[in-house]
Amino acid sequence: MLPRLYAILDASSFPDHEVLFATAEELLAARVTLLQYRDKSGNARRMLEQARELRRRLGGSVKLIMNDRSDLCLAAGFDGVHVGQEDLSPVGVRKVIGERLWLGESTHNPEQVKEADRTSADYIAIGPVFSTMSKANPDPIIGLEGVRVARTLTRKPLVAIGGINRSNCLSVIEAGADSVAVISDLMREPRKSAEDFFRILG
Ligand code: TZP
Ligand code: MG
Repeated sequence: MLPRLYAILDASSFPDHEVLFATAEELLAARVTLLQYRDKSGNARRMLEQARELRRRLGGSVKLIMNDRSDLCLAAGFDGVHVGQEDLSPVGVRKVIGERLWLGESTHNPEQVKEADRTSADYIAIGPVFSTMSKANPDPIIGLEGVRVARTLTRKPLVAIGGINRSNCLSVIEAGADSVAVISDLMREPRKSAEDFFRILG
């Protein structure tokens, strides 16, 4: 079972790493239990340092998921990996992380959802549901209808992503998502925002 809120910390959104860590700690205080660390800069050394510090500061009560990089997931003592369509395949990821850790896969259309359903992924992400500023070159917006369609194609836990905020999150869950993944609407006031999400989504 996934929690209703899947928080994503995108390293590029923070002026410095202390703000990133402080944000993570606020999310923890709001009882966030699933958190992805994402850094598209390609600086693997910095990623590992930040990831290990996140693990150290947040302790074991939060599941930490590494975006893209199976090697850094293992090196940082994270709980799982999230991959997209151009990263290692689920079979490839499993060769690195084994069967026990979590694996999530991003999809953007019905064909990809069907394909991901046949893999060993523990959950499937779909999106962007709405327009987003947090991803470079996003795929076409799928809307709530895209969430409804995805729901008919898999029984795996479904995470919706892209432009989801406190105002529209309930409609996304009602369309069939199990969880909402959020970057920007957690940034300004992380603790209050996460508490709002939990209050709205129950
Ligand atoms: N994948 C699809 S949309 C997106 C990612 C990583 C960004 C989501 O960020 P936000 O700010 O919650 O729209
Ligand atoms: Mg990726």
